[in-house]
Amino acid sequence: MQITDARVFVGGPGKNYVTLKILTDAGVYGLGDATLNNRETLPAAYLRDYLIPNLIGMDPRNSEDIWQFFYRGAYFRRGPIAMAALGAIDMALWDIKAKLAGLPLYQLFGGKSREGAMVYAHATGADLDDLMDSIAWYVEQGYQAVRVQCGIPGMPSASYAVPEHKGARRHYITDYAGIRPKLEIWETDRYMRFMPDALAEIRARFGPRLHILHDVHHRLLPREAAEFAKAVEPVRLFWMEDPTPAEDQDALRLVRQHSTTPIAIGEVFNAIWDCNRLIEDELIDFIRVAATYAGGITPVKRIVDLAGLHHVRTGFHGAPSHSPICMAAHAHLNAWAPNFGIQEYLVLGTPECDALFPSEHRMENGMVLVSDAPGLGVDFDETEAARYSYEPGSHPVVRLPDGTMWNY
Ligand code: CS2
Ligand code: MG
Repeated sequence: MQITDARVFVGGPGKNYVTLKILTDAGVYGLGDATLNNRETLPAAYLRDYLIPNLIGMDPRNSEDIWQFFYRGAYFRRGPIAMAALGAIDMALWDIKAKLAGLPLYQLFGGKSREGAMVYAHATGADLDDLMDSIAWYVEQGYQAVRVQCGIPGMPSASYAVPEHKGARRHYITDYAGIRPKLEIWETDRYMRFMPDALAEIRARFGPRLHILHDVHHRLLPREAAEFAKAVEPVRLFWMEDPTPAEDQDALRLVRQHSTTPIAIGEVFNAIWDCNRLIEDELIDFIRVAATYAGGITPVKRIVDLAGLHHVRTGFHGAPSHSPICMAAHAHLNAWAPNFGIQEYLVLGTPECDALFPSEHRMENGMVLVSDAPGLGVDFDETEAARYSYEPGSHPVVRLPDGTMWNY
């Protein structure tokens, strides 16, 4: 059996998805997601210029050897661009393998460990009242877990993932005005004085049962993160995410020594080598890798197994950064993983997105119910895809009030 061709598509409804389709001489095809948010053309070029020409003629069933060929075979390894491209190949090969077996992918991992996988939604507000309305809406929809992000009083501009105006629920993650980023001003002092009390008010309003998550988005210094984690302990967060930038992993040791607030990290990790020490030293509670950025299902399964040895649960990244193909890969991993924790999930289900990626994965009462169709259980409509093309976009950049560059 041979791979005969592979094609890359960039574009989508309101979002640039990078979709890989691998074709075989057995008539079965596989799909993968190589979307690297706001850098979409780069994994697409890596696939088209280097990986696909090598892939043609390979036996798609040897997904492990193909993964090793592209990982070990590249002298300059890792990094988000290369790993997103390799991640898409790996997902597509698992899709082919499960279709050949006539089984939903989770069966190849060891079957189902649960009926539904709990997800968390994103509640956001320009101020605390606005955020309370947003949380209440998700609770009414049946969500059991909600990530909460709030505008900070006196902060000169909207902070991470909050709207500039009350009632505007849009996420300010990507601005499609072009490749020049929008500027946000960040003030740690205002955040530290406001956010712990706001989280306490949210807990008081919604009671003990709601799982409350919060994303610090790499904005704090290690000592500040420790202070914050300690201050929010009474709120009993489900997790505090990315308290500090991921490069300095010892920072998490400091945070850990000062508090029992659960720590989640990993959405920017590309390999097991980015998190093996954090897992083995039990410095985190949730690992947030994504099948796309971390190089596919093959390496993510290894990370999940390592995490399981150290009481670390999964909480895969699921921002709109990923297409329904990556989210399908996560749905199968979540159905199987013995150490499943939670799945980030944003309602992508616009009619346009559903038409481009038809699937039977379902969402009910804040849980994803995995599809039983053979393979990943998601398709890609090329006629629909022809309606879209690449739109340049950018994440905002962040500066302190005096102009110093800060972490987005
Ligand atoms: C975020 C992401 O979902 C999350 O937890 O941190 O939305 C992140 O900002 C984007 O994926 C960046 O592209
Ligand atoms: Mg995050």
